[in-house]
Amino acid sequence: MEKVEHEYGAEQIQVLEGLEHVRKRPGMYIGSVSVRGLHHCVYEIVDNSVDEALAGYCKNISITIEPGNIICVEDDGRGIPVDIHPKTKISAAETVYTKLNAGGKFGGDSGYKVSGGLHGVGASVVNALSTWLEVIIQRDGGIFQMKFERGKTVMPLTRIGDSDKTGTKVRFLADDTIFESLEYEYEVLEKRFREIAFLTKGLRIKIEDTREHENQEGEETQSSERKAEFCFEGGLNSFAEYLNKNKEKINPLPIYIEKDGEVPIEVAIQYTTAYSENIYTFVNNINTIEGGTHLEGFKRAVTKVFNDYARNHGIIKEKDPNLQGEDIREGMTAIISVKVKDPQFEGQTKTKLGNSNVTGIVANAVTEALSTYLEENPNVAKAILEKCISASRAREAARKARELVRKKNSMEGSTLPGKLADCSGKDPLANEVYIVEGDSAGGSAKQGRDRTFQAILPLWGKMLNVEKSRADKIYGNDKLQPVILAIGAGIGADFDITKIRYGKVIIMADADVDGAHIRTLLLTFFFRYMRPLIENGNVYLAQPPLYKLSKKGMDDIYCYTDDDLTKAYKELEEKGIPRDQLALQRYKGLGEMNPDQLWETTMDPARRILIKVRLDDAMKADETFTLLMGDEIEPRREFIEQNAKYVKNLDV
Ligand code: 28G
Repeated sequence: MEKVEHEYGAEQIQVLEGLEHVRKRPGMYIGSVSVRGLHHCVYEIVDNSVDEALAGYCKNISITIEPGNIICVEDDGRGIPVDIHPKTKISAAETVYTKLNAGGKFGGDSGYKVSGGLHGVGASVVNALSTWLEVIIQRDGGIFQMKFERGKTVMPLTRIGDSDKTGTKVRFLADDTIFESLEYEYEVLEKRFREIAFLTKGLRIKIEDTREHENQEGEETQSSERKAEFCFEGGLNSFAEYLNKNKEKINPLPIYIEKDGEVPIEVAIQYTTAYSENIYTFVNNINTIEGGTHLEGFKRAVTKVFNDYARNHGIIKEKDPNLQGEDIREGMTAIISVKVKDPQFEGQTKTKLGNSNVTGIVANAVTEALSTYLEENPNVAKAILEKCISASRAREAARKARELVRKKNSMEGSTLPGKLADCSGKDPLANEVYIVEGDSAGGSAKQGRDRTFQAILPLWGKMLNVEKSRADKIYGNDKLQPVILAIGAGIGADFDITKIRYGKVIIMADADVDGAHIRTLLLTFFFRYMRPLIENGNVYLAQPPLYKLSKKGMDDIYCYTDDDLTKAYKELEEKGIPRDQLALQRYKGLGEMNPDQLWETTMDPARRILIKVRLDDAMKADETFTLLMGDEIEPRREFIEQNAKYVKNLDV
């Protein structure tokens, strides 16, 4: 039915059309209707509480995922104002929830209302996308309640009792006709709220999941604890310590920089003995993955301050060249948090800060505070600079090693490694290379493959742990060089994704601890030295079967997990084939399979299972690789289950 527009005042037409538009084009407001968009709704509501904390009035926030995927958020701020607008006769609180952009996101009393999520669209959008939503406000001596369905008011703000407390509580059920799924991921929310707590010193955030959930056997339990409480008096310092918890520290107490002003800045820096650089930047609590002007200002200042200090203290001589930024950032973990009033987000994912005035402001603040710090802590300065200098030497050695590889290549006409059994196909993206552990499995793979598009590269012997070596050692390493040459796109800063010789780089290793080890070593190598390969989705893990069930006159059944096996037994039993008539073979390694079996189970695109390695979280990945490449074995095994998303029959 058509709307009868003249029945409404101009303002209300806009209101109606606004929220209806949100339901028509939700992606425009929350990015997507996937679980990502679903989680975004929670962030939008919580951001309002965080804004109230930033304004100095809220100390506690609690988030509960209730049975039925209802979200409950509660804060102890001032409570959303309840006064009635004299013209519209609508309460301020109702306006916030029914009018697009009425949440005060555009300049409120805290001054940083722009903080809200990626889109900063606020409460009314979440309301529009909820089957139902209710708000309870305590302030002005009373308790007030209002209710909505699909964004429409079904109970205007009503005083339902007395209270001497203040605060806001919001409960909502996201609309399952809009979202693909309503299943919140506790881990995802926990991580984001931990991050917010780090970024907002002293704010206490509790999260709890009270849904029933299933464990691996499919039994309903509430065993593994799904609740957490975060409050960090140390703010970003606590963040740096958290990120470095598995690393050896050079300065146990992070270098902390804080400066208020036009663009408030907070920075924590902690050096470790690791070789990687880990800098995370935030603008108004939003992770700016693509960096931007704040990061530029930071890097510029750090490079200059350390070089100046080194020269003034005779650590680098007059004739020596300056240390480069990358030398100085080796082993550095840093978090940069700025608050910007009118942030311009650019880049592919709109997570790159564009405001040009921020560069100089951050550079000045960091220069001043860092030079003071170094003067006051000469021992830390010396330890860091020693590391920078050896990083610079290693960089020079790596450059030479790289040049040597390049020269060798051009002389011998871009040689492929001797062990590589290449494929004949001419379209690189349609081609695949299987990196196979062990010579016997390599032999089976060579015989079993489809040589038109599948290449085999066998690896053997002890693989280098890249986490414990610098670039110069890696370029020259005889185990890694075949991998670099086979992929053909260079390494490190030279890596050029457009030159890859295979669209799929598939790691095929046994389903045991040793296999997990080699997988992890290779993944670490790709993560640290060919990251675009992972980001671009070119890295896969082959999934060989664990079991074979066979019986005369019946096609063999391969099972890839213990669950598969249980299911297969069950299905066969229902078909009248009892367990004791079946022969069970358990595969201990790829080497136990003949070429045909290997093709059928692990390499045939129509039947195999590939796991695509994704990188949706650099912070988590760094933690994982640091942990994995330490001296414990068990975390390596867990890694595969936790970080690889299973993509079954990717090719069909
Ligand atoms: C529990 C889930 C989400 C919130 C407040 C507090 C105030 C507020 C929220 O004001 C309208 C626009 C600018 C003043 C502000 C209360 C000033 C005085 C507030 C929340 C009015 C919004 N007293 N707490 N909004 N402003 N918590 N939690 O949503 O002019 S939203």
